[in-house]
Amino acid sequence: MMTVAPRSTSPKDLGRSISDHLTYSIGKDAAHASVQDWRMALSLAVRDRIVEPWFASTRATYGGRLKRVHYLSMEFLIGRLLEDSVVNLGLDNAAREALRGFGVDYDEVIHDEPEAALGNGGLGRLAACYMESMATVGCPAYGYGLRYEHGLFRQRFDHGRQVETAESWLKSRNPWEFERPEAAYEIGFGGWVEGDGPKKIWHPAESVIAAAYDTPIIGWRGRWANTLRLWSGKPVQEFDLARFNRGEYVGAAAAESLARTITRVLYPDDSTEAGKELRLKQEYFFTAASVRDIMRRFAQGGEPVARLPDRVAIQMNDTHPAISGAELVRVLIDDFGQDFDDAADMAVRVLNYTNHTLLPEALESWSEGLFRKVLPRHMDLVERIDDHHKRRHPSRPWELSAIHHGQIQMGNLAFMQSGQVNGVSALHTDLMKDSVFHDLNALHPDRIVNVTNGVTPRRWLYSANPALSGLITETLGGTGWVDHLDQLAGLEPHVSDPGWLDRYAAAKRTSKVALSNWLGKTMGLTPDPDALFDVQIKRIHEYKRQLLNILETIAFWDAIRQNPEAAWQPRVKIFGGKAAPGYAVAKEIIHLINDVAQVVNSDPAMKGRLMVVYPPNYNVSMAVRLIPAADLSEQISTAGKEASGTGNMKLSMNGALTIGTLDGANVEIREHVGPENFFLFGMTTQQVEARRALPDHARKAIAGSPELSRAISLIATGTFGGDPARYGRLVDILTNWDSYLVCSDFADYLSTQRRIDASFGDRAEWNRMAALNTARMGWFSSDRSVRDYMERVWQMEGSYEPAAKDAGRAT
Ligand code: B1H
Repeated sequence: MMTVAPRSTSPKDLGRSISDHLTYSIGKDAAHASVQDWRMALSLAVRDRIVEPWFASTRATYGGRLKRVHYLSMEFLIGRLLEDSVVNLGLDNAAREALRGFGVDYDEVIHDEPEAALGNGGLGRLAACYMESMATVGCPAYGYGLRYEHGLFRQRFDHGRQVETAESWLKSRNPWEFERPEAAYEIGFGGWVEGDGPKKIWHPAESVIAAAYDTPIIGWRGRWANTLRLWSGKPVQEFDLARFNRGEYVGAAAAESLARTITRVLYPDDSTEAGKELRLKQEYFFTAASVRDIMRRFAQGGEPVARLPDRVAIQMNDTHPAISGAELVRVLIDDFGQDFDDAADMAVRVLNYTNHTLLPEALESWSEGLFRKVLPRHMDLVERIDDHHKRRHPSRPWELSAIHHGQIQMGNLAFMQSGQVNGVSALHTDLMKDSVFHDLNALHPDRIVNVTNGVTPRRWLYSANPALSGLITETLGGTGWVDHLDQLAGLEPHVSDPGWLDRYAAAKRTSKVALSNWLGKTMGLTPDPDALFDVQIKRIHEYKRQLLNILETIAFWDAIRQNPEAAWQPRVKIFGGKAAPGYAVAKEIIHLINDVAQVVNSDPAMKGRLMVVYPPNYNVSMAVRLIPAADLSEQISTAGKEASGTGNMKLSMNGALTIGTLDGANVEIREHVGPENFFLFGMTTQQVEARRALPDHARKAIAGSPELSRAISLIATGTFGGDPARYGRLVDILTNWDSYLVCSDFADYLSTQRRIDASFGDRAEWNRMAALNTARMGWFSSDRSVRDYMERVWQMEGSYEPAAKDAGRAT
């Protein structure tokens, strides 16, 4: 439904378009429309304006025979799309004004949109940032993933304990997607394989239709748009009426049941492997549908298969889509008539793999038995691929096999089949070479490259932080910085101007006041905006060390109680994050934080000094509220464990100073902002290794720190929650195991926090450091990361910017 010139951006035309959609697409009149109706109408009006640049981008790609990247990911943590689209089309003012004309509040409409939480954390959010950046820099791309009916669970706290409930983001109609009935593939599972020759026939025992839903992703200024194609499970035959009529009611719905199950839920694991048959089926389902879709599109071009690497790059986001290697080889053999060796060699020229973690528990492996049961043809192919790699590299040690003791090591398999393998920060890439991929790297010394992660400044600075971005735009004389984030360096000369610095501080204060008001409304806690806002927002995991933070909180509370009259720097400790439902220790950490919050917030001696806030259900929209308001960013993982981190980038960009270890991208952030504008503490990766080998390292650290010893005994004696046994396991882990070296890093962390208090006391100096963080973070734009991928991984350098400029402009 499109009634007015779709490219017009005037409030009047947008208003007409909204009103037409309200009437003709939603079937409501303005007098009776709900906020949701208005949101739908606005979304459809905005979508109309995306379609044209979307088509133009596709035409430019086909016309120029441009190479396309296909980003395969189990997760796309998009969050809300309406605001992104409005902002990228330059419609922010028009939308606000048009809705005001109808007596409707724009912000209320934006917040009505359910979150597309199709991801767990950093890995999924990175995929979403990259989709937006690829559209912004004009990189022709498809995102491929799963259209989960239920995204990441909703979190609430029941007496401080995490309780999970289902998230139903599709309850109301999704205005962004287009169903594509013509793009559907039948994906089989199980069964048996016929034939000994090269051409085998697989007879699956069951199958599910992968049905495509397309969401256009529009880049900054509407210059380019790409497609996010998500697959949904549909039954091959709706319902077996004959079986039903025979009284086999459950059997009659069996096909339907697998189909509905396969895309029902996102696995709620972050940095742990989910070893479940359904997970394997999900992985194969979306991977196989995507590879077939890619190859069908290539075949339509009528070019010889030798041109495939000139047209197609496939990026595997971690190993979850690693079966795409075997599937690609299968398609090249079955449908393109290649022999096995050529197919296996060809796959390496098309596929690439990003590693996101070195944690042993997160490295995917599948038992040969299960793999053969679910994917018999692919098990044969995996063996042959492994053998092919062996034949190509006769000198390789046997440990390099992708199959070990009956387990398929998906990292090794992905490595063997990839032209380029990358880590996500400089440190992580070095550690990859030294550890998990040491031998494979020796065999293929040019294969591993680094692409440090980035974040999209459109969402994480421009729209999340209107106060600060207004100042930046005014200072730099325009919005050029939004897609050329290096221009933030132009702020640096202003940092020595006290008047400008006051305005920078005022912008931060505006965000803090807004957060404080929101916390007051939603949690009944209204922190003082002049206190130091100390923020740790990320999944709850032992290696991320929320325990270190809460132990320091306890020590601070204790110190204030001992000496209430001292001039304590007021602080608000803000936590946000979910624990995987099966991760018991992480859930105990959540419980402890909430119990500490309860005690601290009801202690009259803490008034104006210390508050602990843990708003439930941390998600992308909450991040947008918290990040601009942070003074201090907690990036305190055990060195060597956090592959990169991306929240660290968002916070620093928004003028939070980091307290952090030399881990992941912290290392590069510190180099960019300057070590004097970053609070470093803790052991290095090498020191961590050495310390872990020291017997009783935790007890020794506890004995050496009276504050830590007090904090642990306060927990152990039931100060928080009343029952001394409640945190028995956490106390045991801390004192007897402490694999993540919380105790050994505690003293340095505590003294760094007290240094921060003193530093925050000199507000002018603090503001200067904060502003320098903003000015020097331009490099961490995901536009830069995407260009790095284009150059180092996808071999797509040059030639794309002009095409982007020729495409339809929406503004
Ligand atoms: C990251 C994961 C992850 N690394 C397994 N690994 C999953 C592993 O469902 N699973 O089985 C899901 C996610 N996620 C994160 O990736 C890293 O921990 C961060 O440091 C990094 O910033 C992010 C993006 O590269």
